[in-house]
Amino acid sequence: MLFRSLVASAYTLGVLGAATNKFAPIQVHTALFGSAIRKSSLVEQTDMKIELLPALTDNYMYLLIDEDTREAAIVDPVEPGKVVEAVKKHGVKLKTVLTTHHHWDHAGGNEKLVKLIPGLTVYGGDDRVGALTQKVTHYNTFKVGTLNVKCLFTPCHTKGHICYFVTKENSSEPPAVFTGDTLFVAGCGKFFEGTADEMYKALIDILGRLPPDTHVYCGHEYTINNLKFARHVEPDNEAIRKKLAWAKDRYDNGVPTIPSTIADEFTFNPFMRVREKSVQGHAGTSDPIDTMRSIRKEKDNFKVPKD
Ligand SMILES: N[C@@H](CCC(=O)N[C@@H](CS)C(=O)NCC(=O)O)C(=O)O
Ligand SMILES: [Zn+2]
Repeated sequence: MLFRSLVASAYTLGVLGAATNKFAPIQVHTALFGSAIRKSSLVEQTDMKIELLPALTDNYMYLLIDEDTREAAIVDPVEPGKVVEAVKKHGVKLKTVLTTHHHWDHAGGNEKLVKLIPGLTVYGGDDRVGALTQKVTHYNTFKVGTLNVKCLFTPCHTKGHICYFVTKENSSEPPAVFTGDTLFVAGCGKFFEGTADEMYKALIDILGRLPPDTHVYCGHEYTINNLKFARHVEPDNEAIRKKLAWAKDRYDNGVPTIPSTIADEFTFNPFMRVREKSVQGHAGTSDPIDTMRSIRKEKDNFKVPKD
């Protein structure tokens, strides 16, 4: 979890802006990230737009825009000032806050944002979420403009964690899922308040059954470290090596490694691959839940190599 003192290390520098093709993120914004520059980016589809807003050291906030109504929702608005700026830039009406879980680096901006923009509905699955107005649980649904949002209850990182699955009726474009600290690109959240059995349900039974082309928007930019652990678990997995080279290149240019897709996660994410013999062999068991428990414990103590 990140702490309040990190806020000062992330701030806006300027606007770049570049055109690109459908689904490919365009870079529109920058923020300081250690010695590198973290750019924000925009994923454009005809039915919805998603702006990735880097926050704190390695968090993401996401501005979700319904193109039909120009209504918007914000996921985990830990830096409310940046959210207000993005809302103004797009000229959209922000009505909704989607909170994945109560940790400060995700929900810590809620109270301030509802003061800046009165009348917001704040969704979340936990009474510990700041400024909560609508407590939700598994399969609750609601709208953001004409977009359908389905809540997926995925307890483990925290007891009240919710992922938000977003679809547009009759659309041929990929849906989106906001996974907070349950599923990361090539990794998963620490089991702070839950068990391996719960994470298995979350990753395999719930998120793993979403349409394979679903775009995955997670809570943190952890991709490189996650892939180095994935490579340690499966040294012969070519998908991991390819994705790591790609992610390093993105990182060097300050470009997000998000979104991935559910289908891709099954090729390189060891926590989504606990039914594979190679991952089970590494864990020394043939039980997928024991494998989940074992590799999570190993990652908690993993020393990330430099290369
Ligand atoms: N190892 C994390 C340390 C921070 C941390 O513990 N993050 C939480 C989410 S706020 C987590 O669940 N991390 C998953 C992991 O380290 O695999 C990092 O790469 O910076
Ligand atoms: Zn977090």
